[in-house]
Amino acid sequence: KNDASRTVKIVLAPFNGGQPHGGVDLGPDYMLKHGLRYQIEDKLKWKTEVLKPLEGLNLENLKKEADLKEKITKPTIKRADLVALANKKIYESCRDGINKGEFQLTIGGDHSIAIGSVAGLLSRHPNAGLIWIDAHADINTVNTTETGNLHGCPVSFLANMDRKDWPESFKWIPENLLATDKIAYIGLRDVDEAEKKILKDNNIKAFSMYHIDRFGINSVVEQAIAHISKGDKDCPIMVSYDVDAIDPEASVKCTGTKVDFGLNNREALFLCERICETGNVVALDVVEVNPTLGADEKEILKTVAIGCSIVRCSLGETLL
Ligand code: EXY
Ligand code: MN
Ligand code: MN
Ligand code: MN
Repeated sequence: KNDASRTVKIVLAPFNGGQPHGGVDLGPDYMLKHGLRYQIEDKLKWKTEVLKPLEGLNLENLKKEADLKEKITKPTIKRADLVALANKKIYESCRDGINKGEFQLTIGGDHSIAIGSVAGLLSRHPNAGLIWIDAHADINTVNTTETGNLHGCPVSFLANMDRKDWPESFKWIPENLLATDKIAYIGLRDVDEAEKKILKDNNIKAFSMYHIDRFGINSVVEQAIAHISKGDKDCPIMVSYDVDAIDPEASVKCTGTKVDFGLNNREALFLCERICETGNVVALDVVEVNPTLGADEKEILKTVAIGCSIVRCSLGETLL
């Protein structure tokens, strides 16, 4: 909102343990080097402060230890304790380090970091709705995941699914955190069969690329906002934005799980502009930027640049 004292708390979440590739932990560095902080302060006139919840952890060492152990134990979910630990840190940082009026911007990292960021946001705004922009639904449970990669599961943890089968290390996640009718997806096009069943059984609002083609992005975002807000015109909104929602040919080649035929660049940014226009956005994640997956500098720059544009449009840059 148009408050002179507006502050963005930038939460750095350089974590890659929720999926197999290295490099996605470099997302925050690249976005900051691209001038993100300067863009927010100088162009948009928000104050910024940086939080580093993972600073004390030797993540690469912990990952090596976990992988070594799991070579023998072969668990169904990979690096569970590490993902749980990193997210607990992110959660606590978002919960304790950010005031209610401040904007929470979390930069990943793989999408598993949304367990911490969304849980943290909901600790301040328990009635917030969540718009999950992604090619994937990320709602596999500890029992349905086929890959064991926890970046494919964060929504199931947030919505308390199959809690009885969670490793002990995840039990810090509050129960009754996120109701399934406070979630709306946009951009889906690669959803596992088990996930489709979860979406259906729980009647979760999900707009795939089909719906975007059928109704247009404007109608889709309107429906998504209306669904999560439930008639409350002041309902706080959190956006969790996985850059793989965006078409690889359009701009996003540097991400670990690319899927063809995604959002075009304008659709990708229009979403942010329209959601921002409600005046109710309180938090944003930008995740799955992996600079090491670029074939050349140009590809890296394009992905990093649209990541930064997502942030700026969510903070109001392109609204007149
Ligand atoms: N559904 C697949 C899985 O569970 O492994 C793919 C998940 C990709 C998740 C990326 C972050 O959005
Ligand atoms: Mn995702
Ligand atoms: Mn994805
Ligand atoms: Mn299209």
